[in-house]
Amino acid sequence: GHKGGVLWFTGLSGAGKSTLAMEVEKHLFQKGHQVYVLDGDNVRAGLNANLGFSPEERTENIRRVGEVAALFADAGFICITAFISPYQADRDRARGAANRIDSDAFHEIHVSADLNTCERRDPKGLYKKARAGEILDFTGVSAPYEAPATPELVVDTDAKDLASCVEQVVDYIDRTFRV
Ligand code: GGZ
Repeated sequence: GHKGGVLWFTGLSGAGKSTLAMEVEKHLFQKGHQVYVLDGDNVRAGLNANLGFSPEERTENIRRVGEVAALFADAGFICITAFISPYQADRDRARGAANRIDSDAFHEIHVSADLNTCERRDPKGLYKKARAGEILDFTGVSAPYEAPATPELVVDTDAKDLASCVEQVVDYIDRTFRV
């Protein structure tokens, strides 16, 4: 059957992580993969409902997500995670959790867009609130984002439309998850 793994999307709010994750999920499902998306909507509502956005809480958020994603990979799923995950050390720890299951299970994918672009998109009006001081510790405005040093893939949602970005990820998966 198919091999499990973790597609770890990282990027700014508004970079397109969740949109891309949902589209890639559809394609993988159609190809017969078992696939599941973890994102803020389904994780911060429940498992991580006790966590906010301080550096320590983000680290704990990502630690738990990394462990859950590893369990999905162990069960034979492709688990797509769509979290800002701003710290390289936290993403490295998530890689370690997945690689405990399988030494090449983890794929760090930078969903990349300029801060200016994300701020212009501002789908939920959060950047505006962050600039107004109504949201503290907002990534890119008043909290850091560490871009991946050596990601397996960079998807530039600034330069390309959604369909091209989906195609890029699906092509990568086809090459990587061939068994
Ligand atoms: C960043 C925040 C914040 C702060 C609320 N900083 O665009 P969104 O709304 O849907 O995605 C963002 C989401 C980020 O949660 P993550 O779990 O991905 O973050 S992390 O990986 O850093 O733990 C945004 C919303 O939550 N949001 N407050 N202060 N994003």
